[in-house]
Amino acid sequence: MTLHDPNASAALLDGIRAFINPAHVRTDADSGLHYGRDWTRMYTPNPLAVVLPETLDQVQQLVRYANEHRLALAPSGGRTGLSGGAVACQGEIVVSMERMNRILDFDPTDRSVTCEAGVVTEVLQNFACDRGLYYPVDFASRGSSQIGGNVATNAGGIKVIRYGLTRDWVTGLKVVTGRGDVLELNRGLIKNASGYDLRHLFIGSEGTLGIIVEATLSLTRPLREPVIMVLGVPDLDSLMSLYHIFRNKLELSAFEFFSELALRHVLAKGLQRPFEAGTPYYALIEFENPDGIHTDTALTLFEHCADQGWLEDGVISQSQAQAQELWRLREDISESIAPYQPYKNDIALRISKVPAFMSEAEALLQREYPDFEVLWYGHIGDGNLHINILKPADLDTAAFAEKCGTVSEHLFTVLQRHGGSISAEHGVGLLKKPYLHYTRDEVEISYLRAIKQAFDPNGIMNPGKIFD
Ligand code: S2G
Ligand code: ZN
Repeated sequence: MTLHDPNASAALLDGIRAFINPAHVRTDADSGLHYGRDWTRMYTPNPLAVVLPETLDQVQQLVRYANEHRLALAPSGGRTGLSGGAVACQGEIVVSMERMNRILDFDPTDRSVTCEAGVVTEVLQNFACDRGLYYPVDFASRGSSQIGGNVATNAGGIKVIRYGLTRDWVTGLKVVTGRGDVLELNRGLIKNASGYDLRHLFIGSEGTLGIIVEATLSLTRPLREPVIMVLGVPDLDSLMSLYHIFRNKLELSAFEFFSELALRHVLAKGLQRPFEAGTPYYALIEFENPDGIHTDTALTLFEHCADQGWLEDGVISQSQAQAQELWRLREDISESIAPYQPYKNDIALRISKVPAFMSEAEALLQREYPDFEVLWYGHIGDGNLHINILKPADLDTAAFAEKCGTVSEHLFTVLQRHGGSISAEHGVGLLKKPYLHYTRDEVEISYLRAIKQAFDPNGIMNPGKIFD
C-alpha cells in the first residue's frame, strides 16, 4: 500500500468532501488521536484523515474512491478493541461509523432488530429490554462499544456459556465489500441453505474484508431474577470441580473467575471484599432463580463443595443491587488495571484443557518472570483466559512490550501444545499478528489471504491487520 504525500492528500480529501459533508472529513490532530486508535496504547495514531459517513451510499462511494486512488481505509466503531484492530498508524483514512447510529427496524414476531453499525451496544440492550426482550451478548465496554465493531470482532463477553458469541445472534448483515459492492447477507433468515454463508466471513473479519454498515440481530427472553454467587476457591482443580458440579446441576448464564491479585486492584477502587477470607481464586457464577426455585439447590451445592474443600467461603446475592455489586468485582478489573498499561493476552482453550494449561503457564511465568505482576481472570465457562502483565513502574513501555513479546512466545508454545487459540475474543489486529502462526498454519493462512483477495483485491481494507 503506497500512501500519498501530504500535498496530493489535500486534493484527494477534497474529492471526498464532494460526497461527504466537509465537516465530517477531518484532519485536525485531536480527531486523529481520538479516532485513530482503540484501547491499545503501543501504537502512535497517524491517520491521513477521519471521515464520518452518514449513509450507505456515502460508505460505498468512499470505498470506490479509495480503490480508485489506492487509499487505505480503517473502519472504526467504539474503538474499545484491545489488539490494535482499529488503530490507524500508517496514514489510513479512519472511517468512523459513529454517525450511522439508528435502529432501523424491530419485529416482535421475528424477535429481530436491524441497526446501523454505529449503534452503541448498551443502546441496543436497552432497546430490547424496553420491549421485554434481551440482547444477551454482554461485556464491560457495553457503554462505548458499537454493534459494527462487536460484529467485526465477534465479541464474546460474560454470558457466552449460555448464549454464545455475537456470531450466534447475527441473522443478517449489510456490508460494503473492499471492492465497493453492497451485499445483503442472509437477510434475517433462520434457515438459508443457498450456498456459502458470507455473513460468517464478515463476523470476526476486523475490517479487513469491507465495512459492516447494518446488522440484523436476534433477541431472546430476559433472564428471570438472575442470582450471583461469588466463591473463594483454593486452587485450580477446585475451580474446575466447582465448574463441573454447578454446570451439571444449574443452567448457568456465567461462570467467571479472577485471582486474588485481580481482586485487590478492584478493591483499591473502593469496592468491598465479598467475604472475609482471601483466597487464591474466586468463581463468579450466575443463574436465573425465578421465585427462588433454585436457591435450595445452590445452597446444597455450596455445602457439598465446602465439605469437599473446593471452596473456603462464599456469598449469594439477595437482591439485584447486590448482584450488580458482585458483578463489579469481575467487570471492574479491566478498568482498575488500565493505569498499569497491562500487556494483555486473551487465550482460548477447550474447557477440559484449562487447568493443565493454567498450571503450566503459571509455573512458567513465576520461573521466567518472577518480577512481573500477572493477573488471571476470564470466562472459564467458555475456556477463555485473560492473562494481564502489569507494567513495572521502572520499565519503559517499549522495553516492557519487547519483554512481554517473549512472554507471549513462551505462553503460545504451551498453548499450541494444548490446542488453544492466541485470541479468544479480542481479535488479532496488530498486537497478535506476529503470533498468528501458533494458531493458524501457513496453509490455512493462505486460504485467509485468498478470501481477502476476493473481497479486497487492492488491499485497501485495514491493511496490516490480522496478517500482512
Ligand atoms: C474481560 C475485557 C478486556 C480486558 O474483562 O473479560 O475481555 O481487560 C475482558 O481484557
Ligand atoms: Zn473477556
